[in-house]
Amino acid sequence: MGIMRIGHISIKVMDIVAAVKHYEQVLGLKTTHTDAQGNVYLKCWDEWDKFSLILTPCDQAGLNHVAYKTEHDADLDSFQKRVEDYGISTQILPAESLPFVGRTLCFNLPSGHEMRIYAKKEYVGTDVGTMNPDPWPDDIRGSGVHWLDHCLLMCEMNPETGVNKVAENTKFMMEVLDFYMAEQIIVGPEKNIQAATWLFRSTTPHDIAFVAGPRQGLHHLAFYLDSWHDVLKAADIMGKNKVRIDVAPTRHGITRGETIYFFDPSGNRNETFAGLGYLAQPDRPVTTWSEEFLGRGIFYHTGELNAAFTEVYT
Ligand code: M3P
Ligand code: FE
Repeated sequence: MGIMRIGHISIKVMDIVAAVKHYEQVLGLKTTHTDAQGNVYLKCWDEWDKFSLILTPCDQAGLNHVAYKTEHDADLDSFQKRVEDYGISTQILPAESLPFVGRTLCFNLPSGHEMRIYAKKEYVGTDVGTMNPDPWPDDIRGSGVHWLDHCLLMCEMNPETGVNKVAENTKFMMEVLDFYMAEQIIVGPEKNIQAATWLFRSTTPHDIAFVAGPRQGLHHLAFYLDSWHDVLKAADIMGKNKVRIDVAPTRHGITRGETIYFFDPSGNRNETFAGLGYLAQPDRPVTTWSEEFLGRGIFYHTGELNAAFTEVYT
């Protein structure tokens, strides 16, 4: 079947102790490994592989790479050929280049973001196990997020020069990695500029999204919650922990997700996201949002975008 889902994201943080505290106490992940370089590996309670988040100490915030898990090891060879044939150079990192991870295909998206694809990661099991499991574990902390759901990458767009890395990334992801488009935003006087796309491989509305901005970067990493009530409770926990909230609980028109945006202590934006919105399927017609409805697409209730939301990112 090829790529199954987002497998992990590796991000830079400036204060590793504060970052670990945030992802453990506010979001509810658990640390599963710390390597000799001081990188910290964490997972959510409902995930079964060893980790889904890597925090790397650095003097700035931002993305190192995002990795997707493919079903079969042999997929890596076919993807390598397809990515190379498309004109993008690749590298295969040997197994254990990242601890607990098998050999990994590594390349840069047209936007410059580093993407990796791997097929194997150590299995550790969810916190409720597989035999007669309870619906949730007893030791849930903070918001108790279920899993890393998606990431949104900001891609350079400049209508004057015609550079549009959203469109380039989208074409590449669909033609080469077999992603499907759930939704898009189309802008410009000719209504022909693809300014944002939401793409999936799983059955959720997106496993990755691209939005146009002045420079490439990481807009957010999002974690899944069950319900609107869990989103509200997550906001309570953020209040208790004095987390910097960017956008208080609301609904997206795009994907129909129920959401909150907030920042980790280094300024990386996080989202907790509930509501699977709809069943994403390869034959589901693509939803398109026009420039006039862009605000409504992002924040359905107010229909208003605050500039900081699209301009501030790591
Ligand atoms: C989402 C989502 C932006 C839109 C964000 C939408 C950054 O995060 O999960 O659908 O404009
Ligand atoms: Fe999101």
